[in-house]
Amino acid sequence: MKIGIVCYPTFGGSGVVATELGMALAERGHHVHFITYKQPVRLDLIANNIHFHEVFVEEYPLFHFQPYELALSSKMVEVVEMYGLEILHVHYAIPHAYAAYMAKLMLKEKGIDIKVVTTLHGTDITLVGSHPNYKTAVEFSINNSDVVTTVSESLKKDTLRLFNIRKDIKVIYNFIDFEQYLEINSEECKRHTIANENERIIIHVSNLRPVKRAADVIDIFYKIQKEIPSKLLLVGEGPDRENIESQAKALGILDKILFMGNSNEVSKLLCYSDLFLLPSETESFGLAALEAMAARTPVISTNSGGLPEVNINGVTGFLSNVGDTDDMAKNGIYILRDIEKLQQFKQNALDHAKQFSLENVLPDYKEVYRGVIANCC
Ligand code: GMT
Repeated sequence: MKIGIVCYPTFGGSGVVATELGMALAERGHHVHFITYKQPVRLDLIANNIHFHEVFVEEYPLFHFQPYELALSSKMVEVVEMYGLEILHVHYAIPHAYAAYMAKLMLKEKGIDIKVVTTLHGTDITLVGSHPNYKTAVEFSINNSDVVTTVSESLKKDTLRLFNIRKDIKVIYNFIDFEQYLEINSEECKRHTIANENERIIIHVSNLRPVKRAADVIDIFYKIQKEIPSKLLLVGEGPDRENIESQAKALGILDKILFMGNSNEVSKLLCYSDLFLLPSETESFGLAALEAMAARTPVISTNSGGLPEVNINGVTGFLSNVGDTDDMAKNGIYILRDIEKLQQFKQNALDHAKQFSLENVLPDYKEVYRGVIANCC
């Protein structure tokens, strides 16, 4: 198949899923064309069957806002025509689904029937997309996609609750390419470079936006380290970084926290870790939690959104109400205190993560593509 993938190229989960999906398809002989404003962070351009088309937006003094959607839809038309693409798979509704619809109309005038698959990832529905400023256009774009998928049952419910949707929505979960985890799951990690022998290593990975409740991460860690000697690895950059640094300093625990910034080697950092904290306000799925579990790291998370579909309470970690940092710290201490219990949770986390392997999930996307090409969905 010849597939165009449109995504955000940054460190966010939607870009990661889109990139891993495209690379997996290309490895299996499909021709995959990424169309976005920058090379996606995890994209390996040297691989076979991968193409990258950069979308440029010209600066012009009249523009207060650069018209990215226009440049994107023009680029989609150009690439579809040039390379004979059959499908445009757009990740994140805003503005990708809208731009794809425009491309579809332009191509129709040229006698080309391009199919549009839209994957909704979360904040495009729950936080941004349902805002009155965008809602009409997002609803329109979803209803005019040929196929719509969400990354969890919870996000499907939210989409149907927040918008007037006239289409079927297919749930296709986030996935993990375990090939990338073989090494870290088989090797002894050199954790002594990070912590002393008697210390546990706790980790949080996110874009440090308000939805991630990074202040709760510090609060939970503060409570855990009073009982259990530990270090916190904080991976990612974002608007809350300065606030949480000040919070950690005020609590006297700054020296126990390593701010790692954005990293392309999250799986290696997870290898060091005993516990993953994800106290988000909401997560449609929580790819970061799944990546942790694939690296044998149990998860302390909230019970909101799709997190209960990924993190199984009392098995792979624990779920708590949003903001209940006492409960999250208590659960963390329970897992970390006893080495045998910790090993059991680690094994459970890995076992459950396997359900979301690339091999299990990729066929669902392929079925969607084949169905839409055959026009039978
Ligand atoms: O979590 C973020 O802020 C990034 C965001 C994105 O769109 O890149 O992640 C969303 O998509 C991921 C991949 O499908 C999901 O695993 C995340 O749970 C989801 N984030 C939220 O719903 C907050």
